[in-house]
Amino acid sequence: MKLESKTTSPQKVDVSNLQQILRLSSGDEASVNRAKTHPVTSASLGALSKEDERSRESVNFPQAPSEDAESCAEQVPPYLAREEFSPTEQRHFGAGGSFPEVHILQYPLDMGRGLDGPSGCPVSLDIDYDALQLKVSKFVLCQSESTVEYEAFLDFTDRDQVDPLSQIVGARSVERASNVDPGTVAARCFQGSGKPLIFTDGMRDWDALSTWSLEYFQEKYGSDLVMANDRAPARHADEAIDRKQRTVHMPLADYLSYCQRLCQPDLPESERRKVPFYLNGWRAYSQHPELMHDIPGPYFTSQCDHTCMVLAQVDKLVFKAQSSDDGDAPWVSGMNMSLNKLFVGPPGTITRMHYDAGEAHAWLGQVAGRKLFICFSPDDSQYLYKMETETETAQSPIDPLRPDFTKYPLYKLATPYAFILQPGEMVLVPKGWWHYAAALDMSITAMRNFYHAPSNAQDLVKYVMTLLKKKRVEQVQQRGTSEGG
Ligand SMILES: O=C(O)CCC(=O)C(=O)O
Ligand SMILES: [Fe+2]
Repeated sequence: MKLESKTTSPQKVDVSNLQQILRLSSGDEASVNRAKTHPVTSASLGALSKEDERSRESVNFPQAPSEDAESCAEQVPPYLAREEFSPTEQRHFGAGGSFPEVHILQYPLDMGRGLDGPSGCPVSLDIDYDALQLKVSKFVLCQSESTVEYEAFLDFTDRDQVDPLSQIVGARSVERASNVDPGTVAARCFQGSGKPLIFTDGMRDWDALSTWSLEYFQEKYGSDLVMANDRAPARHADEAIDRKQRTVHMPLADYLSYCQRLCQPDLPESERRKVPFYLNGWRAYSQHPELMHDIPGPYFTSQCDHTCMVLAQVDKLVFKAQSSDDGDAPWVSGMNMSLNKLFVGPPGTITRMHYDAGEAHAWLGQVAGRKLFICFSPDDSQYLYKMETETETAQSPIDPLRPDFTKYPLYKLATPYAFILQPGEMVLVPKGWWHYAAALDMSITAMRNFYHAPSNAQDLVKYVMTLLKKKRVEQVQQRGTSEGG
């Protein structure tokens, strides 16, 4: 199915430096022309379907000669210094988890692996992906050990009314606006000390608001195989400090029944205290592109989301695609679509403090339920103790609901921006802004990372070129292997 580009009209956007960016990142002309005969596919750029995942070792993700784990870990350059680096092995991807903005990080090769270890919970089934007429009925969501962040959440919300502005020391509010002139959004949010902004009318054209619900998803997509986890995003450090994330896979219908069970008003307190699993591994849009029609690009990004246009330029300049009136090239649509994510989770599902990779801007819309957000300016990074263990992602160890001032004394100097995003509201989070999110109700959130020509489009180009380079390496390796016998 062809999807319409949701970007603003191209003539309004200055991409004069794109050719320059492409020249800088794409290498010699001969290799660019070679690439033309092997264009990057949507699978290599976007969220991967199961089929894509199975085929990607041969198509998109070459296997590097194996090395021992330590020397390999040493080779991964730090976040934001990886233009030249192509991940090729599982260990380069970390433990998996929810970093939806990092397409290639989000689905590491063995994501969905079973739980092992002392508890031995029978949560992970050996799913035969070819026989996905799911007869699975024995799925049991593991009642896992608690986590420090969930305990902090329970303490924080153990009141009649959650009020982040009074509960979080020094918290400031985030402005709410409606009927905003789209021409002013970039200046307000992306320039200088731009800030997050809440749009109370951001979803005014969204069918999702009236149609999406647990029941709707269950009825339409219940047989999808999805992944959920009880700590997001995954952290290497978890294993040493506490315990690592647990990931389960199951039919969507089972996950949604689990959510419905948790929503029952007479849920025993003992059940409420169990760490909930977060559905942040459902490839909803790539499996069901029609869902994109329910979430048309919000009006306020109509002049600052240039993602499709930049991708189309890359297509033209790098792949020498012929312009066509027939909509975007499949990989342009695929890549564009992969930047949209859909999250479902019961109260207490948390995304710990991080900022989005690839210098991407983001909007997050609450389709159902309320969500607590706590954000920090990029200028406060110096007070947030960016975790060196998390080389693929940008994460902070600080839990804004229960900060440890002894361990992290500089945190006192940071300024939290706290708010509860109500159903029907959207927040725009500019690139580099740290954020923590926790569902207060049963929640459905739609999110998109996007690129804006003057502020971050070159990061998208770099990302595409990195994938392309990787593909070339793979081709050379494959050629070497076949020639070598
Ligand atoms: O859980 C959430 O809603 C936040 C998700 C998020 O920030 C992300 O995926 O980058
Ligand atoms: Fe994020």
